[in-house]
Amino acid sequence: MNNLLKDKNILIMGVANKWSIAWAIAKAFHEAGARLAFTYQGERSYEHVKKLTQNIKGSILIPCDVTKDDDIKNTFEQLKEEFKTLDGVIHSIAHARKEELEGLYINTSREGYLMAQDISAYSLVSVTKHAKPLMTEGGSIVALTYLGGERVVKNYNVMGVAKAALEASVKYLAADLGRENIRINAISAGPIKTLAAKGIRNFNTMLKEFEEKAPIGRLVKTEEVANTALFLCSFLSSGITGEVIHVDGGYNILGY
Ligand code: 0WD
Repeated sequence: MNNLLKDKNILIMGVANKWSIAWAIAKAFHEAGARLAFTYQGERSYEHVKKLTQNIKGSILIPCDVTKDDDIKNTFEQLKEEFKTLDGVIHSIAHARKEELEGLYINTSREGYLMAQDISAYSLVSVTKHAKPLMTEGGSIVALTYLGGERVVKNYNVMGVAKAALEASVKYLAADLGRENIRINAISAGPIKTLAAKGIRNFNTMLKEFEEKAPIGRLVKTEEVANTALFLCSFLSSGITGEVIHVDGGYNILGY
């Protein structure tokens, strides 16, 4: 495992703080020998990311609000300068208005719908477009999704619809880039207590129900999501693209 990503240049997008799924992935990739760059969204995240990455030698921090085309363009221009080539991208970004992550989906506003789609789905398309020219040796792009993109999950609402768009985008992008040995996959993680998750109404009820019903009889850990991301960014998964891999202890197979 220690050298699985040796000398690989990887961009990690979506570390908000130490509980972020993206941070668990970064730690696993660092241990596997990867060279890491991190984007952060705004001052609040910057302080957290700077503190978290201070012991990751050679790591690069780049400001990137994915709603801004210039930020995305600038991010990959900086990576071209610093890394020359890129081998992987982790897209661990999502956002929706708190007030639309509760109640009825039918009450979703146009602004709220477009914002959730822009940050949580379209951003993968734009990031992939800018990453492609740097992936001269091929590459692997991994996005994070949730079961609410496949079936109705109470209160997930507009984020569920954004995740459905994200998962479809993974497939279309995989079809576009497969012949250039650029693979795009998604990890559908079980519920994990993070900053973003706290925005979902009754998230603790979702956690409790998951723990009771999931075939493995417990919550999934961010480390388990990180191990799957490691697999997807390594040669071990060279034959896999356009997939949504569930790391949810089997919860998605249940029909009751
Ligand atoms: O239960 C969970 N936590 C699950 C999360 C289960 C299954 C999937 N996921 C997905 C999320 O939908 C997301 O795509 O995993 C990904 C990471 O989410 P996370 O680790 O749960 O949450 P968090 O640590 O909050 O990271 C999401 C981050 C941000 O957080 P905040 O809460 O500050 O908005 O996405 C980033 C941001 O740092 N983000 C942005 N980054 C750039 N530009 C933007 C933006 N406009 N908006 C949010």
